[in-house]
Amino acid sequence: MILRNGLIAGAVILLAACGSDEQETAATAPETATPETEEVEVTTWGFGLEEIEGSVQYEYGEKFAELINEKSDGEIEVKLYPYGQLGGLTDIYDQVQEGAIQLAFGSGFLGGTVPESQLFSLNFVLTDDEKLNTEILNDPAFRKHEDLVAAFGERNLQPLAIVPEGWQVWSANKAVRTPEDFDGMAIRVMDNRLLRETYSAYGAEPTTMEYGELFSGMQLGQLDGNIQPVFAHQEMDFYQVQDYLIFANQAQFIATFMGNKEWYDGLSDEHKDMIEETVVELVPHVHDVQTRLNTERLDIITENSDIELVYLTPEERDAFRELSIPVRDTFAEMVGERGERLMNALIEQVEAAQSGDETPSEETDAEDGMQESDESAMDEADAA
Ligand code: 6CS
Repeated sequence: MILRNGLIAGAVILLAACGSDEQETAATAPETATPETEEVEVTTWGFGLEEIEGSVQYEYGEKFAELINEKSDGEIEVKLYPYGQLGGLTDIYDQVQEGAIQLAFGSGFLGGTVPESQLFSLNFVLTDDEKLNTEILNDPAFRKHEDLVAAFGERNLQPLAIVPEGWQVWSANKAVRTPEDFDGMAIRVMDNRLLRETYSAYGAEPTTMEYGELFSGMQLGQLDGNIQPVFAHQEMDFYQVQDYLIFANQAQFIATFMGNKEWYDGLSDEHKDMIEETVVELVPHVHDVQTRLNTERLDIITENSDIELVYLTPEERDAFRELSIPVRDTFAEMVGERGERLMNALIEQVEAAQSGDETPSEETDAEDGMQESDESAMDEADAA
């Protein structure tokens, strides 16, 4: 693991080799030739990741690159920049906004750039079924909602897909089962006000820190707790400096896959369609990827440490749920009418799916690994 000592390895690198817009994206020299000597001009799309190799975002990026390359007959190459190569998290967002890279992921830290994106940090809004959530968020009714597109568009960004990466799991040096257990705990949250409000409501002391600094923050005792999907607790070695992993299923980690808007607007219809087709194909794929990575990494964690796993019961979860509800009003106050409409649209979609109006993943639940493990986790909690 390369970043645990907190330094953002290799600051901002030169991105001049990336294509910038459709008219002259052949930034690299022709690289291949057909036997008839017809040259194919290769265009490069730079894609900034908030995570390192081996992560959910990296696997998504790899598959996206492969599919785009195939669909464009080799004309487009997607170059991935894993976390650390472009600087810190906000450097990634700055670079996609400025067009130095064409594509990027943005999650919790993006709240400073697109305040409405803090919607994805709200607790207890989605269903308990991760696959269904991935489908709801990527249903065109939400993914292409005019308020979502406008919120990103105002910041020169184009939302392309919403990517849930697994449950946000708390880590700490004590078992947390009630809000009282959070009392005075310095828990790291990504830099957005909504998360600070949420964890203050739970009784904790939210503290913001860059992703690459968390390992040393916990090792040095500046932080008592952390919130990550399981795969990240493992791949960033965070679990090695914490005693408990606590599963409250209060929220999933959700990233938005986005493009630079000016660049996106300048793409041909053919390339826009190619992106659309690809992100739709990747909806079930990323669910499989995240459930596989999170399941495998939990096994690695338990094999390599004495960390204790705590699964909250439905009653224990309810205490946190209750405290999270007023934070929805804070979200509405913070982001205004457009954000509130968007939140309500999401809540309506969730309610419709739960009431059975639209339950696209019902028939696939049986083959859904994480769903099964979610259920067994909750059975375990009920039995406790
Ligand atoms: O906690 C964070 O800051 C980071 N965690 C993950 C799993 N992905 C990117 C994000 O920035």
